[in-house]
Amino acid sequence: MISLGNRVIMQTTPKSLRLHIGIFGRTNVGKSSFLNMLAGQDVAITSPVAGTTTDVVEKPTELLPLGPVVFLDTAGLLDVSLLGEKRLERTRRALDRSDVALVLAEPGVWEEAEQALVKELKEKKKPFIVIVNKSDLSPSAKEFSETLKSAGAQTLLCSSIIKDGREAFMNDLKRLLIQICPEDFLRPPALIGDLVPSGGLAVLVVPIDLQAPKGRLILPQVQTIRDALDNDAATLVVKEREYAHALQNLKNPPAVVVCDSQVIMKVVADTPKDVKCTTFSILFARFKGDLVELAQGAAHIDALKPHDKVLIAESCSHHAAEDDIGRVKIPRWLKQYVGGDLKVDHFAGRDYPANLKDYKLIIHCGSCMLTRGEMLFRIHQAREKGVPITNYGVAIAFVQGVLPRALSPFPAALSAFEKERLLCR
Ligand SMILES: Nc1nc2c(ncn2[C@@H]2O[C@H](COP(=O)(O)OP(=O)(O)O)[C@@H](O)[C@H]2O)c(=O)[nH]1
Ligand SMILES: [Mg+2]
Repeated sequence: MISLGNRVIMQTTPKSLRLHIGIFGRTNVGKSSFLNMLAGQDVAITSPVAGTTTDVVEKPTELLPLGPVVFLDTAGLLDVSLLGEKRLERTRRALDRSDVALVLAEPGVWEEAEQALVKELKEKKKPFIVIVNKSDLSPSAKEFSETLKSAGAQTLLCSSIIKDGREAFMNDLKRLLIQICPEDFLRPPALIGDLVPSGGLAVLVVPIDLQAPKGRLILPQVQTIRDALDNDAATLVVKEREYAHALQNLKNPPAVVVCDSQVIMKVVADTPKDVKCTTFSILFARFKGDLVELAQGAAHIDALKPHDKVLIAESCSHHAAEDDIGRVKIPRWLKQYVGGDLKVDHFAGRDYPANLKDYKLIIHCGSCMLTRGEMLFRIHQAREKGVPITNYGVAIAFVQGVLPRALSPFPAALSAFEKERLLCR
């Protein structure tokens, strides 16, 4: 990828941002049934007679959190006798058009056709997942899938016709797709570049306290400075104590002020009302996830009642410090806000706990250890279960009463928050 400013990358993005997912495998392995299962409707014709799918069937759909995708259902590969040259050629072209591939296999069957397909995918640098279909027919399907996995393939076990375990399968499939899909498809919005016109100025307020690492800035601060530079903007970096004075010395007001969550109250107090102002956490909430959803989620803090269950979700299990933000500070602030006790659970792991629906709110960590795709996936899982989700930075601004101000650079998130807040009251 070209590592110039975001605008340059946008212009040079070669093709539609609809992820093309090709479905390949020998005839009769269940490709069309699999696509029907995904699509939840009969779009591709299936039949026990090999070679029913003659042309490539395209099924555009929305596969959240990936967004718009198109599945390509193909005829088999390599079975010249059954398919004829023309169909093989069409399948091969579908392979070239695919951004990622799903290789369907039957339990125990990994022969020349499958090996050649995988070889071709590797040569063409197409990421792929092997789906062991028809697992309902074979007790040794899991073993077979494990063997393929130990040979280095990403594999999933599937039955296209049995409904049991489908939700778990879809979760696993989405998670793997997010992992393997080319990064273009999950490209984040700018960090700060779109908030400052080129030639403009952003002021960054950075406390240098005991928690600040010796002799350097932390990565989110450095990334923000870099993104401003990439977008031809300037930054002024200042501590909170010198901030008001530095602001007075500017000829023109800055396009945006960004501060550490810890000092947001002071920074808001020192900033003229018409100057946009936010926190590093909120910049990263947008960069790493879906700020609109997280802002909406914060409105649900208003609806919390004593004894409600709140889930604090962490993406890594770190050693908790004495005044740990997730373990100590946020629970304390929430309880103060609600004016009573809350049942706050902590959870670190890949999937949410099974009883997710019991929670009135999820407060997610800043997800520094997660990719954007993984965070979008978690937001999506919460949305599917109807549980509001927000994150540390957004929740902190909320309980301190400055969230509308901290969302001032992001009108869509601000209006979603305000609408939701009316509903929550
Ligand atoms: N038991 C079982 N049968 C399946 C499964 N998937 C597909 N089939 C059956 O396998 C046959 C071939 O399926 P089809 O989707 O047309 O295969 P394709 O040629 O790869 O597109 C049909 O009779 C399907 O009902 C599965 O997961 N389990
Ligand atoms: Mg078919």
